[in-house]
Amino acid sequence: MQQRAVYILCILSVLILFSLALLTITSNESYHIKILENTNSVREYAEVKNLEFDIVYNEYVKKHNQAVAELSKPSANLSELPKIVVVRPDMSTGLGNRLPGIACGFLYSLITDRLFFISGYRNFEDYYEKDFDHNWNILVKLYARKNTTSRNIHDYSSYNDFPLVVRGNFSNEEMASYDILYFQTWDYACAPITSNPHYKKWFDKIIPNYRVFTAISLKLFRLQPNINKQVKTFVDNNFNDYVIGIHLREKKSQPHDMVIPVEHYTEAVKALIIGMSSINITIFVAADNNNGRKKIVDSFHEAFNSHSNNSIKIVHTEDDMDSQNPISKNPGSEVGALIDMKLLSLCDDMVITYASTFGFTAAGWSQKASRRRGPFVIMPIKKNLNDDLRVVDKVWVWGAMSTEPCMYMSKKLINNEDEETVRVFKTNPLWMHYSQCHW
Ligand SMILES: Nc1nc2c(ncn2[C@@H]2O[C@H](COP(=O)(O)OP(=O)(O)O)[C@@H](O)[C@H]2O)c(=O)[nH]1
Ligand SMILES: *[C@@H]1O[C@H](CO)[C@@H](O)[C@H](O)[C@H]1NC(C)=O
Ligand SMILES: *[C@@H]1O[C@H](CO)[C@@H](O)[C@H](O)[C@H]1NC(C)=O
Ligand SMILES: *[C@@H]1O[C@H](CO)[C@@H](O)[C@H](O)[C@H]1NC(C)=O
Ligand SMILES: *[C@@H]1O[C@H](CO)[C@@H](O)[C@H](O)[C@H]1NC(C)=O
Ligand SMILES: *[C@@H]1O[C@H](CO)[C@@H](O)[C@H](O)[C@H]1NC(C)=O
Ligand SMILES: [Mg+2]
Repeated sequence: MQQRAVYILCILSVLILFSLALLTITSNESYHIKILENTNSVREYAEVKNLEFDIVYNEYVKKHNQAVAELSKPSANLSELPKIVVVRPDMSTGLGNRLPGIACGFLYSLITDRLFFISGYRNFEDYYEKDFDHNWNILVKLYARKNTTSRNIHDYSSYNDFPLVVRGNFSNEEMASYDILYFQTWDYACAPITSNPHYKKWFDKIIPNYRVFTAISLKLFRLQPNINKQVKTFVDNNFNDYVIGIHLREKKSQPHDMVIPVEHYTEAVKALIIGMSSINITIFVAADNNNGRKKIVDSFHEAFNSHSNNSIKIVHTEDDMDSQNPISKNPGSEVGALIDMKLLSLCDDMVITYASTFGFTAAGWSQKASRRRGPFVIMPIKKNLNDDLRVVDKVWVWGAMSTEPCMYMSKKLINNEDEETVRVFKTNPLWMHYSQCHW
């Protein structure tokens, strides 16, 4: 046990050092951020712009719309179809396993100068605004008729071409010959492309803060006005000067033998608000079941609102977490999940649950991600009552290095790929972030 504690301490101190280093590296962002320092309205964050990425995105939208219009003409010359990337998200999984993979597919399409399509995202337009039609249905017949060639880059856990992603050239002769690159994953599997020497210049210019998910998700996953309005109303009514977002994930099917005492979230919040007595605080709570949400809200009330101390407001949405989402079989509703995730993303700090992709994905999905430290992560502990880890005063919490999503397969990459691939992957210091976030 002691050895393990020492080991964890070591990792923690290394993480902190790296975070500091990263803060220093990214401090040139402060120029943009200064202007916003005096504002606390959520709307204002939309003003922080990543100009280079905006240009690339707008050019892409134009190109995509032109190409699709061209292909739809009766006179279209179909003997040479444009090269494309097709992402196949798994709709039966949660948002945290769906959105990062789609963002990755779009990144690949930008880098390889291919068109981007999503296959099988049911009713995408009910949830998100679209600048271009990426529904694969509109072209699938065209490509099926022709003798097209294709290749998988990612195929869940069964196949991932990490040597290509980490250090290959997606435009080499072989890769360029394929009409379609397929991409299916539950993971933020493209993360290591930010280590790829071929694309370093591209990232340095287009997404210099390396918050790739943030840049892309803010374009592709803009909530429809009716959903956004609910988010905004909630924020206007509830968010105070400083907001802590909590994501409690209790009901993940595995591992069964772990529990997370809600007191650990309370302890983490206590640490965050030290010295903040003069401002009004909001704690926003999202959880994967009604009982868990009630438990944690009650625990916060007890800890923070005793003696009529009302400077801390504790709030949550009313999504019925005991209902079942008909799309994904996850708890709650699809729209409710998007609203909770978006609200979390708009918090100033987040305390999330280890190995849940929901919180990690929320962390990257707003302009706030560009100026916020990584989420604080609560570690589940062993259920065994004889285990001395089940002591509430030992709170297993650590600060993530980044607001980018988790890449749970990074451990697999490090363990299974060739030495050179692993070495290059590790040239990006965020490799530690990606590999610490999941079992
Ligand atoms: N509304 C809402 N839904 C949640 C919450 N936590 C989990 N869910 C639902 O459960 C799914 C969990 O999937 P995912 O995002 O992959 O997170 P993970 O299963 O914890 O890795 C989400 O997509 C939601 O549908 C929450 O706090 N609020
Ligand atoms: C269609 O495109 C192919 C390949 O670019 C070209 O060889 C062919 O001449 C074109 N056909 C017509 C009718 O324009
Ligand atoms: C399709 O293309 C492949 C590779 O270029 C070729 O081997 C095959 O014969 C073609 N099939 C048809 C039906 O044209
Ligand atoms: C990748 O390979 C292509 C074809 O050989 C080459 O033109 C291109 O410059 C390479 N790209 C990078 C980023 O090295
Ligand atoms: C209310 O609680 C906050 C946080 O625990 C504390 O800093 C503040 O002093 C309290 N105010 C009063 C009036 O007790
Ligand atoms: C906190 O909220 C209370 C009640 O709404 C208000 O009277 C007080 O001025 C607020 N304090 C700050 C620092 O904004
Ligand atoms: Mg998940």
